[in-house]
Amino acid sequence: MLDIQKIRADFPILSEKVNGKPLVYFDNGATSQKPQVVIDAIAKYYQEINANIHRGVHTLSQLATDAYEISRVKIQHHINAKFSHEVLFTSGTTHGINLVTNGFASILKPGDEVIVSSLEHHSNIVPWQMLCEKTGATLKVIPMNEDGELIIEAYDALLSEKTKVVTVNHISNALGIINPIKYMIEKAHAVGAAVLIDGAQAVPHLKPDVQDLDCDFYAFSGHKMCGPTGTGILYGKEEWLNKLPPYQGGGEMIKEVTFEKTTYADLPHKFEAGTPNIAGGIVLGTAVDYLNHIGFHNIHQHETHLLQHATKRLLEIEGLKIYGTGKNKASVISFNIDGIHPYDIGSIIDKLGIAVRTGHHCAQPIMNFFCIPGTIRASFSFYNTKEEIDIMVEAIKKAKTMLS
Ligand code: C6P
Repeated sequence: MLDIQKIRADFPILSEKVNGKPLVYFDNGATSQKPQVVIDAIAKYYQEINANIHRGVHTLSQLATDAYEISRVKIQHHINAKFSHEVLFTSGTTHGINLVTNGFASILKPGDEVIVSSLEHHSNIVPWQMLCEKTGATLKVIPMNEDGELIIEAYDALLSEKTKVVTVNHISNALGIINPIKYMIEKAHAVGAAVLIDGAQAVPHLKPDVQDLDCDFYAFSGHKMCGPTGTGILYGKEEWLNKLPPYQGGGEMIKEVTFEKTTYADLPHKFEAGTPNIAGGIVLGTAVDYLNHIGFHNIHQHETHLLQHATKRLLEIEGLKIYGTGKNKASVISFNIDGIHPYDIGSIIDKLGIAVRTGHHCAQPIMNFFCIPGTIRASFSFYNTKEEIDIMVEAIKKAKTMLS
C-alpha cells in the first residue's frame, strides 16, 4: 500500500491554496503535477552543467550530452525498446504524431487507407486528415458504442490490404477507456499495416512494453507523467525510422552538407534537428525514475480504488450521467448533470479550490457521438485521495443546488 500522505509531501503544489481553499487537483489528464525531485533537477541542470549537446569538446558540453543520452537509455528501458536509437526526444505527443504523418506523406498513395478510431484526441485525427489530403489516401473511422468502447468487429471489417496505417490511443483522454491495442496491432499487422499508438494518457498509469505490444510507433508526452512541459518521446521501430524521411532539416540531423546534396545523420539524430529541450529531456529521466520508485503496480491499485470510489459517490447525485461506462478504464471520469452546462459546474467548484476540466477535451467527435457540448472530467493521479473525491462530490452537490 502506498503512503499517500508521504507521496503528497513530494509535490509542493498540493499544499497550496487556490481561491482560499486547499487545492484539489483533478486535472491530471491535462498535465500532472511535478514532484520536488523533478523541480530540483531542472534547477540543478542549469546551475551545474548547462551547455549545448553533441557539439562541444568542452567538459560541460560532454556532461550535458552524457546526461541527455543516459536519460534516453533510461526511457528505452522503461518502455522496453530494443535500441536506444528507437527513442526520439520530442516536444510531446503532438510533435511525435506529426513526425510520423509527415514521414508517411512520401509513402502513401491514392487508394491507400488510414484507420483512426472515433475515440481519438484531435492530435491523433487532424495530422492524419492532413496526410490523407496531401496523398489522396482515405481516412476510415472505427466506430464506438454507447459505453464508449470501440466496436472491434467493425474494426476487423475495416481492415484490408488497402490499410497502410492504423492509429489508436492506448487510453482515451475524454472517457478513460483502455483500448485493446495488443489485439488491434496484431490484426493490423496481419494485413501489412503499420500501427501508431497514442500513449499520451497511458504513460501516467502504466508502463508500456513496446516490444510486447509490437507497435511500430508509440508517442507520449512527458508533462503528463510528472516530467516538464515541452518534453515527449516518440518510439519507432528501427526499420520504420530508417524508412521515414527526416521531419525537420537543420543542425544535428546531418552527416554532411554541400549545396549539391546533404546526407542525414544516423538514428536517432536524423529526427532531432536543432538544439533540443536539453534540461527537459534529462529531467524526463528523473520523472521516470520517480514513477518507477513508486511502482506502477502500486499506482494501478491506488488509482483503481479512486476510480471505484468516485464512480460510486458521483452516482449518488441525481441526474448525473457518466460517459465511458466500458469495463476497462483508467482513473478518468467524464460526466454531466441533467440540464446543467459542464462549464457552470466547473466554474463553481473552481471557487472551492477544485480543478477539473470541462469542455470537449479536444475530442469533439466523441461529444458529437453523445450529442453533448462537453463533459466535466475528473482525472485522478496516484497522489489523489478518497477524501478529495468526497470534497468534490459535496462541491458538485452544492453547485447543482445553486444552478437548479
Ligand atoms: N490531452 C487533455 O486534457 P500534447 O499536448 O502534445 O502533450 O498531448 C496531446 C494529446 C494527444 N493524445 C491524447 C490522448 C491526449 O490526451 C493529449 C493531450 C490533454 O486531455 C490536453 S488537450
